[in-house]
Amino acid sequence: MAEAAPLVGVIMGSKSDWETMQGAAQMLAQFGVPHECRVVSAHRTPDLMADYAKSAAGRGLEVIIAGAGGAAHLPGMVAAHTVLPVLGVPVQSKALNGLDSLLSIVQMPGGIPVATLAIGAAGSKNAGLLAVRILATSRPELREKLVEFQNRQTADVLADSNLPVL
Ligand code: RP5
Repeated sequence: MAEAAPLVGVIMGSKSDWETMQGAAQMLAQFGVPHECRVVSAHRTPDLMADYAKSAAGRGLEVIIAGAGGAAHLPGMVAAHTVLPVLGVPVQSKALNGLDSLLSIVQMPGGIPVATLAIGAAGSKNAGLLAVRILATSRPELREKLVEFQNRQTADVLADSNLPVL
């Protein structure tokens, strides 16, 4: 059986970002959302980046998740070349702990939006979940799965919330 065409593109500036960005891919896989994962660098492969962003909507992608660290220009530059929603994940950098990545992604000029997530693993996981929420606006079956996910998460926390008595 042919694989379903990807609805979400998970891209990152370097292979070294995968450890962080796999969290987004795992959430998409958990919800059964067809997706693709690619290394696409704004600085090292600028032509590939522009081609990827310009062709994304035509290839059927509906959301792009872009993770990068340091001078994290990938999400903003991709957003400049597409009208698809772009979710930016600041990867935790070694030099400045991801504050550089966060500020590079979040301070977009008016007119070119990037939805910026938290630094690191939580941001990556939430980018995956946010992509599912965006797709769920027109897919009732995904909305049902999101309700189940959230209810299960609440039940798990409540079932495991006993603290030691001191
Ligand atoms: C950025 O530079 C990447 O997104 C990565 O977070 C960072 C470091 O890349 P490598 O030197 O590890 O390839 O473009």
